[in-house]
Amino acid sequence: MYSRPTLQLEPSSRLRIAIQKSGKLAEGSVALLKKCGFRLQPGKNQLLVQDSAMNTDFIFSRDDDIPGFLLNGICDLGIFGSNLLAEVSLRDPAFLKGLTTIMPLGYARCRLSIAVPRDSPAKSIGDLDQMTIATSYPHLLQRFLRENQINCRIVTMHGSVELAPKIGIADGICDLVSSGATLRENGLREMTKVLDSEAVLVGNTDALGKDSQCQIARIMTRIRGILNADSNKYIMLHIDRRNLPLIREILPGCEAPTVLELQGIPDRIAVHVVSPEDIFWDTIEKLKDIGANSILVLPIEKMMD
Ligand code: PRT
Ligand code: ZN
Repeated sequence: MYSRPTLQLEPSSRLRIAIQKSGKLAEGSVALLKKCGFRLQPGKNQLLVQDSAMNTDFIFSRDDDIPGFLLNGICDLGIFGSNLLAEVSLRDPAFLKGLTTIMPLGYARCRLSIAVPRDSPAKSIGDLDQMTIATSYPHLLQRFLRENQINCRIVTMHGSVELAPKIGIADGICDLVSSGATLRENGLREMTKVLDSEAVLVGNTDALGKDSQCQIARIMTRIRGILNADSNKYIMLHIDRRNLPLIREILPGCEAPTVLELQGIPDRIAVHVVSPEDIFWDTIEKLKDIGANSILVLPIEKMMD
């Protein structure tokens, strides 16, 4: 007789985190959690990974299932796109009430946009009135159209949305875009942005008040340390002592540089700074123009205040 398999989750105080198994969010989520010190290397068909040392279970699933897992208490934390959170929150107030965005994570960035065939007569959003738009995000699209006082027929599709105009079932689409290559390949032109999106860490509002709170706070501190590190660079260089103030003009975000003596060269110093600015080649050229040399730009692995 068939018996339903059960997910072997320990009914304990272990924290449960759900992430996407495969897709645009998967790699970034695993990389971030590994940097936080978790050991997770899922096998091909493995849906559950337990990190006993960190007292945490990871559930690997489709991203669309994660909001429901959170709401039903199957997991305490989940990572998915803010686009999905916005859509489910509009669809069902229970999600709006039950889920809390803990922090944006800065990867899987994309936008939800309306696009039309390249040769469509529609030039601006006003021209969409009375047209049919295909989307996997009917509630976000509906809100956008309402805010812009446009009446459209919405066709909901759960995949291959970009093909809808080609097969004649819609005049345009409302879909996720990152590079825009998929739109171009399908002869579509991006018309207007509905929403920006990125991966977010989401919690179950109730769970956040329970035992798991300390563990969640610890993970948040680690994630913050990693995100800070990712957006900063460590720069080391040598420069004439009198030109030290000029560094601030090139790297305005850097605070209190560390200044070190260079043995036997009294007029020259070594300067170490953490810079939140992007360091492009032209930044380095500007540093060279004020007489800097031995310039090293290093990535930072972890950064705590
Ligand atoms: O199986 P599962 O349900 O978990 O995955 P999925 O089918 O929902 O799709 P997946 O992995 O593509 O998307 C998951 C989430 O990744 C989305 O909800 C967004 O938050 C985020 N994300 C970031 C993206 C993209 N970038 C993206 N480019 N989701 C989808 N796309 C699509 C886009 O619509 C296009 O079809 O990827 C294709 C390539 O995009 P271009 O613009 O670079 O050509
Ligand atoms: Zn999905």
